[in-house]
Amino acid sequence: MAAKPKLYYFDGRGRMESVRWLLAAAGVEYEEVLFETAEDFWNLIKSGKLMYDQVPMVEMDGMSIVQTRAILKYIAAKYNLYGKDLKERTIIDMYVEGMRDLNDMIMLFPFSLPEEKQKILNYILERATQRFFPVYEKALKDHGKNYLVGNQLSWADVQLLEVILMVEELKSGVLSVFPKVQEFKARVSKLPRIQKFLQPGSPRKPPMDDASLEAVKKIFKMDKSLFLQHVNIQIK
Ligand SMILES: N[C@@H](CCC(=O)N[C@@H](CS)C(=O)NCC(=O)O)C(=O)O
Repeated sequence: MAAKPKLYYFDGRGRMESVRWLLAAAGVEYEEVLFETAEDFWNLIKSGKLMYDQVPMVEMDGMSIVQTRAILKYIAAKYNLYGKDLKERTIIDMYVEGMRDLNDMIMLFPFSLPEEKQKILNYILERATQRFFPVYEKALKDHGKNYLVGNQLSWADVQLLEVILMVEELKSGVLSVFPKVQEFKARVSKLPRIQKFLQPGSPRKPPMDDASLEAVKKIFKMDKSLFLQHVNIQIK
């Protein structure tokens, strides 16, 4: 029997959370090596397994895979969550890249400075409700199918549910003007593997609290507002 994939990351969502979601949707069991200190991270770097001295890293099928998108693409392709042909893959990529833009903003939000927080929150919610969710609402409405692409579960659906739940954590009720996305959320949440992942006690990680924020800052030696360093946007 093939070894279970092994995920290397800190004990939080960050960039690894979408990998956890996708493996859960694929029904793949995995192990996690969750490091807690800068020293743990440094020991991992010294092992030579991190191509760019960065995580996430997933050991799988004899590879030490880094770069979040590379990891996700491999899992999506391997477990038939990446469309049936090149055109479907491209459409899945277009959906997923938009969702990742939104996901990245939300991921970095806890690192913003207190004086930036409200503006950034408004910006994220505006982007979610005026740029991204209307796209998925229209797609679901236009083709009338249960899933975004090819009428079968794909990486795009899994990523969409993840990001919907993240936006709802920032502001409940954001889906009220997106009935098709609401139905989608209810439908996909009920798929047995996803339902299991959404249960308490699953490997799904909670939103970042103050303690984990401080731990992450220490592990990766961060001090300034990461949001504005990483996201190249002009906040009005
Ligand atoms: N493009 C990379 C970015 C990876 C990244 O920035 N990882 C952070 C943790 S989430 C890290 O390892 N930071 C340490 C460093 O860059 O030295 C990916 O998507 O995997």
